[in-house]
Order: sequence, then C-alpha cells, then structure tokens
Amino acid sequence: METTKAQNCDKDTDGLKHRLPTLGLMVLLGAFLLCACAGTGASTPNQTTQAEYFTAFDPVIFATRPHTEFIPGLTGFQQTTEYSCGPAALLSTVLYYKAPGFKADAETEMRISSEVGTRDPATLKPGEKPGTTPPEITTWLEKNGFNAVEEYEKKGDNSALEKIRANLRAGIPTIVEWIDLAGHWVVVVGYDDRGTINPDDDILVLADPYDRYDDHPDGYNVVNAQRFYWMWFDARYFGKETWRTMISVTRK
Ligand SMILES: [Ca+2]
Repeated sequence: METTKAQNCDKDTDGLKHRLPTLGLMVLLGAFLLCACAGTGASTPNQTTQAEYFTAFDPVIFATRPHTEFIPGLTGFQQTTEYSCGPAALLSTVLYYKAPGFKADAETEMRISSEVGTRDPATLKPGEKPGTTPPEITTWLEKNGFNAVEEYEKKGDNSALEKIRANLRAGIPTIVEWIDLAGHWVVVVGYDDRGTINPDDDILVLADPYDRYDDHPDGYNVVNAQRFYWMWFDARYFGKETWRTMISVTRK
C-alpha cells in the first residue's frame, strides 16, 4: 500500500509536472483575456466619461508655487442663464470683497443683471446687442462702492498681460471679456510664468462663470496666457471690434 501511495504520489507529481506548462499557458491566456476585457471596457460610455483629460486646479498648491501671482478666494459664481456672464463676474468679484448685501445665489445675480442693464437675447429691442458692455460694468461698480478702471490694449506687445500681473501682485481682480463663447466675461485671478523667459508657456487662471468644460466645476478655468491674449477681443457685442478690455476693481 505504501508503495502504491508513493507510486500514486509520484504519478500525481509527474502529472503536475506535465500539467505545469499547460497551467502556465492558461494563466497567460487568462491575463490576456483580462487585459482584453479591460481594453474593451474602456471603450464603454460609462468608463469613457471617467477619462482624465483635465487636471484639477489646486489653489493651495498654486498659491505656494514659485513664479505665480494669485488672488486666493475668488472663484467664478456660476451664471444661471446663457447671457449673464457679466453679472456673474460682477457677483464673483463683490463676493470676494465681502461687500454687504450680496449672496451667491441666482436671485442676487438677476438683481445685478437688472441693475446693470444686461440684455437677454430673447427680449432684445431693435438695434440692441445681448449681454453687458464695459461701460455698464464700470458704472454699476462705481455705484456700488468700487473704483473701476476701464482700459484697453491693442498694441499686441503683451502690455495688457503685464497690467494683469501687476494687478494680481497688488491683490486687484481684473474683469476681462474675451472671444470665448463668442464673447464672455471672466475675472483673472492667477498667473504663472513657469519660471521661464519664454511667454509661450505662461498660464492664466480665470474665475469663470461658465466653468463647464474642464470636468472640475470649481469656478476656475486654466488657459495658456498667449492663447488667451490673442483671443482677448470682442467682435460681436460691443458695437465695434474691441481689443483687451480690462476693468480693474478696488474698494472705494
Ligand atoms: Ca474648473
């Protein structure tokens, strides 16, 4: 019996030895199938929506990074209509200044819209343009306890970006309008020159009232500064082509 057992054990051992290559192949095949399944799964709609196309902006890390200028605590109030980026940019700015009488809600946004005179494209009168003009923005700010300095730049020498950077270093928000969305008001709150002389890699941080495209609805959008600079004009809503509208906002 002992011999038989030993023989059986030997036989089993031999069998295992013979099966090992087969098992190895099965493991490899299983791994391949798992990879293949994962690859197939990545193309399903559910997993595609989880793909990371954009990195989240971290204001804490940005504030401590060298070569940056930043106004912490100013994020874009999210506009509740398709035309109220101007009032939403104003609300974002006055909330940053903790001005009394303003809440981060649609009622306050619409109150500002009415006071500013922002035009809904659905109810335009003949000859009117939708949205909000720079003089309307500055007039409202001046009436509500703020100094608003309205400036333009069409020299193309980056001087408007230098103005924005000087404002950031002084903690002054700059409300700007660019051709994004065919004409869009945002607030500039950050700049990073990446520690290089070449401006082509510079980064601008926007407090954006229409933060719907970067998978992180945190009120911040990040854009290459030169790309922004050459898209920093209005062609539709101000009655004439207008380059690099800047409104610097401080408390009175
Ligand atoms: Ca965002």
